[in-house]
Amino acid sequence: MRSESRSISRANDRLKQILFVLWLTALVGCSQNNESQEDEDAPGYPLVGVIISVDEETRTLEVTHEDIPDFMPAMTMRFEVDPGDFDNARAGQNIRARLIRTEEGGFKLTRIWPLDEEAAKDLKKFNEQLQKQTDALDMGYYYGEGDTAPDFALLDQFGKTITSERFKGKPLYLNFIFTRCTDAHMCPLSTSKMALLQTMVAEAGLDVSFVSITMDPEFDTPGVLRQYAEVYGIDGDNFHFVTGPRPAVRNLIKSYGVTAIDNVDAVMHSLATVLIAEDGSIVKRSEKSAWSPDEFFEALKEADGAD
Ligand SMILES: [Cu+2]
Repeated sequence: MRSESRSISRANDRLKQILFVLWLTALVGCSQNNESQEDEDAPGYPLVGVIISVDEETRTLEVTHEDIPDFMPAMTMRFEVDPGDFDNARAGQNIRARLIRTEEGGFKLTRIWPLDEEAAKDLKKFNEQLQKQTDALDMGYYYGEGDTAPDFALLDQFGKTITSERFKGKPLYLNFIFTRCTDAHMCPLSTSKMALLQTMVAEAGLDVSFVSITMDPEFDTPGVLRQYAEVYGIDGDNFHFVTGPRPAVRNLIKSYGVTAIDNVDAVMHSLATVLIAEDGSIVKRSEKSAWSPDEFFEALKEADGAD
């Protein structure tokens, strides 16, 4: 990327400090846990297995799982799951999950991730490129209006691999959220506004995609994101809530100049909402939680009219 095409860094000193700490954390984090989004501190036991059958009546899954050291030998058994995980489950799907005991003494799977070697290759290829691109960014620099949006590959709320290729050739609204956010003025409000924007775009008959990237990829599995989207009445045809390997998510957070510092139960964060035109360039960006759907809708019409 030519330096004159870069917009001026808007990061203040505080932000630079935070990014530096994040960068250090990311370095340490990467070496420990490169490909996986496994959260070793999550409750329960790590499980690897394959879904044998899906029972619509009890909304449970029959799973053959490998040996769980110090807890349970390999066997086939039935598990409770949350609604989003149940809706995503398919017989034959290999999975990684956490096994927990419910208060009633039952067995339940949480943090379910599809295990798919082909998909993992796609994720790796795209995200190695993203890593290089992110490493090449000047300290404190992040993408703004006029820049080309970085490519990525993540998993959406249906557990499907989604690459940025899919969004080329039409406008894309992109933002960052996480489902455990408890600040009503931040993620919950942003998602409500994205949902409104999706309705406005549909009513205008425009073909636009939406992507919300989670800042909390260990907790926000595809199933959790699916449930979240449904709560907000979001149509999943053109609105992808995405998650995936932590390094990839971190690189996107950094590339878009979002600050997200996480601890066990909370993610402190800023916001970024962008509109990416059909040629892949960022045409509008807002850092404010008070961004308005109207202003982003106007920007879409302007970008469209300019073509
Ligand atoms: Cu939030």
